Amino acid sequence: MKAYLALISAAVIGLAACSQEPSAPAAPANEPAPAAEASAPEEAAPASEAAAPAAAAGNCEVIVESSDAMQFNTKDIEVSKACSEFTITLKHVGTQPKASMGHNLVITKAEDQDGVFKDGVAAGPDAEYVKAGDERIVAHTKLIGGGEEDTIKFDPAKLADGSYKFACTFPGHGALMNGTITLVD
Ligand SMILES: [Cu+2]
Repeated sequence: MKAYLALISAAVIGLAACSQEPSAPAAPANEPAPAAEASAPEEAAPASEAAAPAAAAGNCEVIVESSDAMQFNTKDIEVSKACSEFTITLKHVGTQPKASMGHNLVITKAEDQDGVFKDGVAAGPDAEYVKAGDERIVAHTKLIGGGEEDTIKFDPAKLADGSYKFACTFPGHGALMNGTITLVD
């Protein structure tokens, strides 16, 4: 009798284990995309445990602020290899117009940055200080003024073959407004 009960409970446990399985990997990794733009609240993370995929997906996006003080609010952007697409939103939280305090965010290999600055300045304000068709640029935002924002998306795989940096190419800004893009797991 005992053995019989043991068998039954083993079977029940087995069943329970089986029935749990399908629900676990159900959440698709690329689900949370729609919430991207709007008001993007900071990581309300109540369901943090066991929510690994959601957390990873949340990390596929970052907001960088720029200001009238000619600065980005970060020197390092971490990009997860797990993301199929990475989104960067540049915000200008100042009030000055883009003609005098415009900012963009331009991603290049570290060693290409100087050349991209030079060619960007040569291209001038109408080109938003980005040389047209510059293949050294992985991605770049528009040039924005106070109160504006712009969003770019790129495939993290593009960052796999070197060390990459981001910077503002507005004349004179790059020395202060630059940082590192780090590819992480
Ligand atoms: Cu700038």
